[in-house]
Amino acid sequence: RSSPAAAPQRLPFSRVTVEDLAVFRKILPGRVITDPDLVQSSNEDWLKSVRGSSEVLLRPQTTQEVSQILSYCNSRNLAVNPQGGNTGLVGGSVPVYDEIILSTSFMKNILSFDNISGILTCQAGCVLENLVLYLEERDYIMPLDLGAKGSCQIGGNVATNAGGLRLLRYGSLHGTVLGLEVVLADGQVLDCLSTLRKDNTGYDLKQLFIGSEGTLGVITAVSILCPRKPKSINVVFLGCETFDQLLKTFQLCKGMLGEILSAFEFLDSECMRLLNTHLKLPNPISDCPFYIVIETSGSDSKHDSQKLHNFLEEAMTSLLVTDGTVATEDSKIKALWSMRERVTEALTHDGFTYKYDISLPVERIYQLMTDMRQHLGNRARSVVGYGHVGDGNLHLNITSSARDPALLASIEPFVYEWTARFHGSISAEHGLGLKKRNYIYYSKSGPAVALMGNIKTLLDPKGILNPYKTLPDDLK
Ligand code: FAD
Ligand code: S2G
Ligand code: ZN
Repeated sequence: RSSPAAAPQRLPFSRVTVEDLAVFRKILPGRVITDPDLVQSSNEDWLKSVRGSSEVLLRPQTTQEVSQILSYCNSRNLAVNPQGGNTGLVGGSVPVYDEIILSTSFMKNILSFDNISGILTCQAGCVLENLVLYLEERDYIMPLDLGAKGSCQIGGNVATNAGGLRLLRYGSLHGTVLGLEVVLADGQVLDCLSTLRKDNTGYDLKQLFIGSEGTLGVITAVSILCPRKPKSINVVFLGCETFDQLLKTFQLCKGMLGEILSAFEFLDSECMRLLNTHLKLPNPISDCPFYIVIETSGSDSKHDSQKLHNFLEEAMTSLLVTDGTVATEDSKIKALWSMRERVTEALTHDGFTYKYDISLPVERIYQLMTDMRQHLGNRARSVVGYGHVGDGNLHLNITSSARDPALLASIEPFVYEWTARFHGSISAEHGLGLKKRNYIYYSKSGPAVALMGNIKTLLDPKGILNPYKTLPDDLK
């Protein structure tokens, strides 16, 4: 078998002809982009780690236009790469070869909002941050928040089943997404755009598309259940000596903050070094081996600060934490959150980054870091650990001065075998895309992957939707 990370052979899809372009221009007047300079940025991923050679970028505005495009591409056996904000981290959002890029960026209308139920219905191309602002004015918030909110789109969030910083409190998109409208490979519009909280009539088809990474259909509209905007928000930044104390602090925090806890994130001292060095962000407290970001969101600031005070007093007196600071007003809350949210950005200044987004039993997540550091010795420039403790989700990132096949060979399959040994997931929230599709067997059984292949064949018989992604090459 070829090495799992190797680029796959181009499958026998048709190539775009001038006749095809004429058809696209009829469907999308003025929104068929073929200027190489303009298509270029859509060919390259956010990490600048993978680049396709698409010559055509299509920008539909309506579901009907998406349907006409897919029906035509399916009949012509033309491959299509759905693209939202292009902030994906596993190479799923850009073409491998000359797949047509179908961008949802012009599908950014809000379709409805019910301010009694908090149910928002919008087109897939709505940028997450714009939805946050729209809801903010109406005293609601989005049930997910991620560092990419300025560019990522809700369609891409659903397609990758994005987790983010609030999953601990508001759950995954599998729970908060109530309905989807999806265009299938042959152009058929699947209207599952329900706004009901409960509907047990037959199979819950929308769930298939949540996390399908553009391989089963193009999501064109989303209905999602949004929580009320909390009246009182506190953010605490704490320092711990050991990961064991960090875990004990997490337990204490769940017990004493309970229903007002909305996030529990960590970063290690290596992350802090990168933030200080590359982004000139000063440490808000004294230097510690581990840092915790805790957010509470409630409806009564007096009640919340009392609970928080009791928790902090207990955490300090029991010596679980060695230092800390609390923020209640907006600018300081944002400053503390940026210590966690901007680690990804800091990493981009540290060289070429190998990213691993791992789910593990929470008590194990830092053991992988120590084992990886021991395994690599001084072969890497930085080895940093951070992530969503409450979800058991570690972001292990390893940097080197440049792309380094020898370093990669010492990281993979070591990191995947380690994860599989503890029954973890080799991709907790970012998806498999191009980069991790062939490692799927470390987290899913053969029969499960074979059934995924059958579902793919049923919904996309010609395989035109996002080929070379998510499912392993050996399924062909
Ligand atoms: P793209 O990157 O455009 O596409 C992602 C995948 O979805 C591709 O396979 C694409 O084909 C498919 N796709 C996109 N739109 C559609 C559609 N309408 N229909 C069908 N398929 C579609 N991820 C997390 O889970 N949690 C985090 O905390 C997080 N933090 C991040 C922080 C930073 C700074 C960055 C750069 C990324 C982060 N990510 C995180 C990863 C990324 O932002 C998410 O995966 C996000 O959901 C991708 O959305 P997007 O609109 O950019 O999609
Ligand atoms: C986060 C971002 C991606 C990464 O910050 O929570 O999901 O691994 C990550 O840097
Ligand atoms: Zn994350």
